[in-house]
Amino acid sequence: MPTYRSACPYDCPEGCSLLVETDGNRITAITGDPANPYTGGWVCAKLRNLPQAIHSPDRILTPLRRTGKKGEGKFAPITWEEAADEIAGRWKELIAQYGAETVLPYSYAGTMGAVHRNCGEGFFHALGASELVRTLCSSGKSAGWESVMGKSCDLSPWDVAESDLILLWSANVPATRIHLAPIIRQAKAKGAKVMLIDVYETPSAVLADETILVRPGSDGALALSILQVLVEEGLTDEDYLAAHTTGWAELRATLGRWTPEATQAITGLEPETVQTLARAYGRAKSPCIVLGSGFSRSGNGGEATRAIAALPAAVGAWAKKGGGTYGVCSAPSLVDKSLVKLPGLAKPGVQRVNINQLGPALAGEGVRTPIHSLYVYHSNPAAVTSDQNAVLRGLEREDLFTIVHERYMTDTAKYADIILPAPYMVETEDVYTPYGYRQIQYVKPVIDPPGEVKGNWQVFSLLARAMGLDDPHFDRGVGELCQEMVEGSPYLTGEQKVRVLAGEPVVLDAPFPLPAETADGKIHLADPAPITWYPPHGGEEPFRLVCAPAAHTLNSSFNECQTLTTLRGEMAVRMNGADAAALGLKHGDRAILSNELGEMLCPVYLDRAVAPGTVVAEGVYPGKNTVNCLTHPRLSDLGEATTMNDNTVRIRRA
Ligand SMILES: Nc1nc2c(c(=O)[nH]1)N[C@H]1C(S)=C(S)[C@@H](COP(=O)(O)OP(=O)(O)OC[C@H]3O[C@@H](n4cnc5c(=O)[nH]c(N)nc54)[C@H](O)[C@@H]3O)O[C@H]1N2
Ligand SMILES: Nc1nc2c(c(=O)[nH]1)N[C@H]1C(S)=C(S)[C@@H](COP(=O)(O)OP(=O)(O)OC[C@H]3O[C@@H](n4cnc5c(=O)[nH]c(N)nc54)[C@H](O)[C@@H]3O)O[C@H]1N2
Ligand SMILES: [Mo]
Repeated sequence: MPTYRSACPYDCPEGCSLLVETDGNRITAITGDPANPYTGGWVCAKLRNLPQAIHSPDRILTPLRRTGKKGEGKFAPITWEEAADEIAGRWKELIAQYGAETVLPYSYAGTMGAVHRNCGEGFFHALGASELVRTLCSSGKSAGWESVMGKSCDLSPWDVAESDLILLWSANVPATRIHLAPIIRQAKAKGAKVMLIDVYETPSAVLADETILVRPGSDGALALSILQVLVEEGLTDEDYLAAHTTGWAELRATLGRWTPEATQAITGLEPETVQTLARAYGRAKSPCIVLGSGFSRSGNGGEATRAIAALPAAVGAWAKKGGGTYGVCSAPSLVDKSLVKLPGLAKPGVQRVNINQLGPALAGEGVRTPIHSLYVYHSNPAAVTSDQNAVLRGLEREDLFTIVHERYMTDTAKYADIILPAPYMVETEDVYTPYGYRQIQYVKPVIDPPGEVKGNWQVFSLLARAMGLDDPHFDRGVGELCQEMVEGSPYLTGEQKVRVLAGEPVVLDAPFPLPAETADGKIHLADPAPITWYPPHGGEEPFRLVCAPAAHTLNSSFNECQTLTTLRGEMAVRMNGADAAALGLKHGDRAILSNELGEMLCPVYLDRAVAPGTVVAEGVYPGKNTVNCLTHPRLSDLGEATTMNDNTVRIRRA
């Protein structure tokens, strides 16, 4: 059967290159494309099972108009013309009455394609709609990194093979970075030591020689404590610090208060554990921190990232092959997305709504222009966004005109007035540049979209015409936009551009040593102030709740794929055995987790070690009263990011 090249569109650092087999109508198999030297011939179970979702009888194939109550999920088919007329008609009325800010776009990362992910921003700028601040994932980490490292990138994943000490810090490799596992094993075969630093024993523990369980939100204190020991024991690289950093003297002067004894109450770690870790880090030839994002989704996540970013500088790790960090900023933006984001069309001073604060915004909090229309595309806020109950109350509003562009009946789509049918990547054309390494791939459709399905760009072109926007940009074809992005890339040679446009995955190495891309070429350890630690938001309740990725689903994506949801299992939380015993809970007992925002009922699992006082909820499940009914819409210290891992709950037997 014919096989075509494609690429994984999901929000994952791996950005796998794919081989897709088709009988002309249906996708019969998806595997890895060996032409990508990093991701090679194997892919995760999610992608292997994707054909089940692509050809599911539950797919939305035509535009739909709501016939039942909001949330009931009853709809009747309409044509695209009717849908576009109705949307444009309602928007024109609402805009005349309230101004264009009354329309709020809501999108995040259903597709990572450069065109389809970003093109809505250009459309909504042209419309003058409220601007969505898209900080649902790791912008606290990015902002903390940037304050120390500027625009600097970190290692490519294959560089990690050269390291002799790998810290898997808040990174669940078998779930979120599967192709790094063989690289870590390769490093171990050469003698590298691997340590896991997390709040529970994730599947990453199989790769680790040692697992260190910290209290959620304490990572910054741990990093400062490691620095304190490095200084105390003369393990810093003062020559590197003098040549490549600013602010070291100011930072060093503050370290006395971060001794392992002093931070024990914050991290929950024995002083010896921190000393041993710091000595191993200071004595390693080329220590590498594989840094995930979970720790940064906290009220102090930006500052914690600053503290962790100081570690490789303190020991001069960047000067050694395999030393430094992987997973923070692993690739520069290889293509210029402003071609479709059209930042020049943004209205100065337009109302901004933070993506994490959808619930409050729909209730009229923090907005000067009330939101009367919500346009959701490639996102599922009823499931993924904090304060789920507030989001659902907003979506229930009769005076909110909601449009959802989706592939199946998600929890959000059930609340739509109009649903528009959306594609899977095998039905679209786009350029993919994953964030986990420097790779670019241009992908053409493998099969025709079923029914009346249209991609994001096609829908925005249609709506631009319906709204009377006369910018010729909206008449352009996707292929033309992809080609212009590839040809404009400053990172590719002419020969590489030809290969990309022919559909080949092109993978680039990171330079060695990596340049510090700050204004003065230095790493900033005290700008604007020396790195420090302060407590996370926390809360009144006794247990700290942490949301973690599930291996068989990706946020709420793949909830439509039954094989995968069966492999994932039921919604549950994990907790520490002693904590469970104190509450009279055994493995599998049902418990109620609650706080001032909501209540969630699920079994408690005691199958993995968890830091004391912590409960972990893996995955994003469908339905009401799932984990985000317990997460606040508060923002992080830096980067206005989600703090979904910084909430407290009480737990009682159900
Ligand atoms: N299978 C699968 N793959 C995925 C995803 C998925 O949901 N499932 N999600 C995708 C997305 S959207 C992203 S952003 C990426 C990365 O997805 P992320 O969710 O950032 O996952 P990780 O980087 O593995 O980091 C999460 C880890 O942080 C830990 N953690 C939480 N709080 C703390 C803390 O305070 N301290 C410490 N030390 N650890 C903490 C969690 O227990 C978890 O093991 O992966 C992508 N790939
Ligand atoms: N409790 C909890 N909450 C979380 C997380 C967690 O681990 N736990 N993870 C957080 C993180 S890291 C992130 S990044 C966010 C992710 O939040 P979202 O970006 O909203 O991610 P998904 O849940 O994957 O939902 C994406 C939706 O887009 C649809 N889609 C896919 N492709 C297309 C397309 O081409 N066009 C259109 N119109 N639709 C498309 C899919 O069918 C799917 O329903 O969630 C965050 N929320
Ligand atoms: Mo994410």
